[in-house]
Amino acid sequence: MGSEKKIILVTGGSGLVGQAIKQAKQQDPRENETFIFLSSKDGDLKDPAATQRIFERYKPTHVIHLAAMVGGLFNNMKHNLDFLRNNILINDNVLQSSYKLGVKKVVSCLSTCVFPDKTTYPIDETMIHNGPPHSSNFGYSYAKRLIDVQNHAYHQQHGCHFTAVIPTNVFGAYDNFNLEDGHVIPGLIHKAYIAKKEGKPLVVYGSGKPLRQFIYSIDLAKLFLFVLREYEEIDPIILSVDESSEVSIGQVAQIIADAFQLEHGIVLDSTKADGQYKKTASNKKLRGYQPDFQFMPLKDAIERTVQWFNLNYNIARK
Ligand code: NAP
Ligand code: GFB
Repeated sequence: MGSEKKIILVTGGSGLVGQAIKQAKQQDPRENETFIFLSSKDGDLKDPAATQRIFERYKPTHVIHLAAMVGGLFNNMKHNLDFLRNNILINDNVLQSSYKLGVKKVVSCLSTCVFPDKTTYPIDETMIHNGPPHSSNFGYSYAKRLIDVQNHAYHQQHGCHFTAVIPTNVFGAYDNFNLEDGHVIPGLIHKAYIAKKEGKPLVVYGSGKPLRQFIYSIDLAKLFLFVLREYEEIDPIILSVDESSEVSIGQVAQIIADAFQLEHGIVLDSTKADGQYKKTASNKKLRGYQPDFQFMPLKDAIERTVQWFNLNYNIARK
């Protein structure tokens, strides 16, 4: 690895995680690294020819593959087929172009929702193919699981060094704050912003009981750079906060309500789905590599994200 010149292509570089990697690499620069952050304006990665053109234009030596059709519980439940087909197309084109261009390393991005719904806890990397994922997001989950299969197939047949990370739920600046399609933290932050203006309670979908581990986008970005620079395995690695940091949706909603100093409390809309009850993930493998990694406390990270949303309401995805 040493100081060879690296041209690092970041697909999906304009999204939540991509923007965080842009910030993290500025905080921890390396002279031999040149980053290129793509958005869909550079070309539709569902199109093999457009993908090939992008790779021939930039001739990357390394790829961080983030581009995907991404969304929260309710978006997944409505569009399982689109999540399956779009992500299979994007992933196949990026990995095949990486192989054809002789890319030295690809780090793709899965998600802890891909693991079996009926499983023992905590979940670890060995369980990825052990059974069906949760019904709410089977399309996205099978497309993401296939990346692990593709990585092993490219390695076995061509000796490629394609690997993957498996983050838990991510949040931060530049997230998708759309009330229907986004994830829970940006969704609740947007709803709290409106509730504050209208002097109304914050409406939380479901029972508020499901449990989640949330990783701040900047922390995830720092760990992505570690994986790009130092992680040698083909097998994936979970990137998650510790199990002890798992919280309920109700607790997250309270942190957000407090950050906005809401005066009319929180109400639950039990007509909405809870989705998967929990997907508690072990970060034992990560801790083996990064025993002292400090994650930002959830409350501080949410307050920073609320601040970003208040300052950037006009440009935020809504
Ligand atoms: P995001 O904010 O929605 O960004 C998605 C990115 O992909 C954007 O840059 C988008 O470009 C690009 N993109 C989408 N479709 C494309 C296409 N057909 N061709 C080219 N580019 C396309 O997503 P994110 O939350 O940063 O997610 C990044 C990665 O992390 C994804 O692989 C996701 O599955 C994974 N992940 C996310 C979470 C989470 O909680 N957010 C959790 C676990 C794993 P435009 O900006 O031009 O639309
Ligand atoms: O973040 P979220 O949409 O995704 O929802 P998942 C998490 C939980 O928050 C569910 C509750 O139990 C929702 O019922 N919730 C409460 C809300 N209020 C809201 C709200 O206003 N908006 C949303 N979105 N949820 C996704 C997978 O599952 O996790 C994706 O479907 C992806 O494929 C993502 O993997 C990381 O954590 O349930």
